[in-house]
Amino acid sequence: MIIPKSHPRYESLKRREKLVSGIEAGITSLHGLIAHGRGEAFDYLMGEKTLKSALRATEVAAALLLMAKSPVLSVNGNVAALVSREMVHLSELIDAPLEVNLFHRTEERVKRIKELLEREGAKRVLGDKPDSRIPGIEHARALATREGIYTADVVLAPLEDGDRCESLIAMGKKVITIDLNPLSRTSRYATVSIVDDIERALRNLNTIIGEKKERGYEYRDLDALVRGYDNSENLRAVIKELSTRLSELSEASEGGLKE
Ligand code: PTJ
Repeated sequence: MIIPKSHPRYESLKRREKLVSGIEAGITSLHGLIAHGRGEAFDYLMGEKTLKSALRATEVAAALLLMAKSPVLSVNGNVAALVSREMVHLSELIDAPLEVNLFHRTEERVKRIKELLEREGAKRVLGDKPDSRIPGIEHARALATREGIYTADVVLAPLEDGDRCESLIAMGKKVITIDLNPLSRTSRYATVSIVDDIERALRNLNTIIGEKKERGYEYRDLDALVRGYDNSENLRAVIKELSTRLSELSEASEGGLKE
């Protein structure tokens, strides 16, 4: 379907098209549509813009990724459909492998996602030959690669579904999530939760890291940024920004609401 750029919901409709194409290409699971719908609802309430608190979390995530010794970027079916190119770009910027990790795992889907990432230029895509398990998880998300997620010190795990984040933290890793739901288990357990749409978050993350690499950075400045950050506090700031926006809308005149 061709969506005209003039459509008021162009960006959102494009994202839906990407996911539907992902399903048709055997990359995204049907459940991915439900997950996306939940995310969209939160995004609508946020005005489909990056909140200040989300940008702060993104800056801290950039610092963590730049300081990491062995970072790994986890990719599932939704992430592959929406931001495969940006994930590959990030993996180049920080010299990190990508690892396919699926909840509704089929070997066929793993293979297709790996091929997609390689078509986008990825040099190292893991996940098709898992050789270890993350302790405490009984479903397919436990499958990991020693060279990748199993031994990583920092894992970027966008659009997660809860318990893996907790188990990765229990293994001593730092976990960065991207999830529009500030109340999800993943958001609450992660080291850094970016409460933003994945496309916007990845764009911001890549820009910040790209700029830092270009201008040069001091390790101690990155460390200070990470040490000065409290994820629970930042999640409260997200909820506050959201509730301020909703209160303002509830008090707006009809014209204000239309804008
Ligand atoms: O490909 P698979 O088999 O690994 O499955 C992937 C999904 C996403 C289906 C699976 O991990 C799942 O069921 O996830 P959940 O439990 O629905 O959680 C996904 C979270 O991502 C939800 O909290 C959503 O709010 C959030 N989310 C959805 N779309 C976006 C998003 N966050 C940021 N940007 C989005 N576009």
